[in-house]
Amino acid sequence: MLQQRARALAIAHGTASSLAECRQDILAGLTAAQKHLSPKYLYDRRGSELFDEICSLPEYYATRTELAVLSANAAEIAALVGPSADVVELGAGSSLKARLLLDSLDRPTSYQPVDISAAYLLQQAAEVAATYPSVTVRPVLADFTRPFTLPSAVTAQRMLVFFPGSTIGNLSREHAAALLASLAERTHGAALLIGVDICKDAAVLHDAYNDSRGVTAEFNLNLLTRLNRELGADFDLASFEHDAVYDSVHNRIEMRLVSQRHQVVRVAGVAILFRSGEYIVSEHSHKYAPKEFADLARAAGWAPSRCWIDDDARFSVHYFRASGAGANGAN
Ligand code: AVJ
Repeated sequence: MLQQRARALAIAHGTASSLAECRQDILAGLTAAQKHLSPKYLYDRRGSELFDEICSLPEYYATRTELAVLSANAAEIAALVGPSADVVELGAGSSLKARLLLDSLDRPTSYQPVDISAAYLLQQAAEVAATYPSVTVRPVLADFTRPFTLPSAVTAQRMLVFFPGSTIGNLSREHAAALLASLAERTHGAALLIGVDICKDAAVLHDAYNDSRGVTAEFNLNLLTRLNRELGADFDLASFEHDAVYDSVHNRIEMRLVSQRHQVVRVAGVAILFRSGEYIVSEHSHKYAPKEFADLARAAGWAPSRCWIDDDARFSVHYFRASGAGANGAN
């Protein structure tokens, strides 16, 4: 995105946003009644690194729990997916989970990570390519929340869409359903392996997004640093604070950047007024009961096949087949 992204457009297979589109989108968010920014802007190079740091925090249970669920059920997953899979990973980020999957699958054909963080995407893809010489690695620079050309697969029947990390939780329930429906339509016959965070005790969620070392705060505030650098904004980092609150009506965490005083910030030449205590919503992270998610996916055209959860019911990994995939689909 932004400059880095504009430079990397040459390798994009998707409809990557131009710098002008990003500026428009950001200004629209900052001038709305409730100020908001898309969480995709959190992931510049530094943001991707900070997110990886979050993943190993004691309070952030999601990543290690998902890895444990994937690893405990790797043999069953491999049997469901079958041989020669083309693995398309959405919002790939770190290749750690993909490696676990590639290790367990039966001679996977290709690995096609889709991500918006260009430099990080290419670095991770290169590392996978070096470790798995028999797998064709094809990175795709694209924003999966916008229409993009799905990577090629030999046959849809062998395509596995891998969407780990509860990244789907960044979308509203409505937009999640729409994305799943569009994927089902475009990958007719494919399978979907998706990680989804489960609704749980508000205190556990609060701590996971307000960690004691302040890494999540740094991750959130890095968004303002990025706007300063890439859009010529003049956010005073010392007068904004991170906060994350659990909204039990929508079952979601809301991450905020809270203005500590009345101030005017200039962003791309536009003056933005902040009252003291006013905040920018920088991310929503929706949580789902496993049945609720399975129902949502079913309505979007995916047939629930299996759902694995950890013993403490913290994180779910669902396996779906496109409905109408035929008798060769798993149960
Ligand atoms: C990558 C979107 C799944 O929502 O838990 C972690 C991002 N934000 N801590 C999440 C995140 C703050 C993460 N996702």
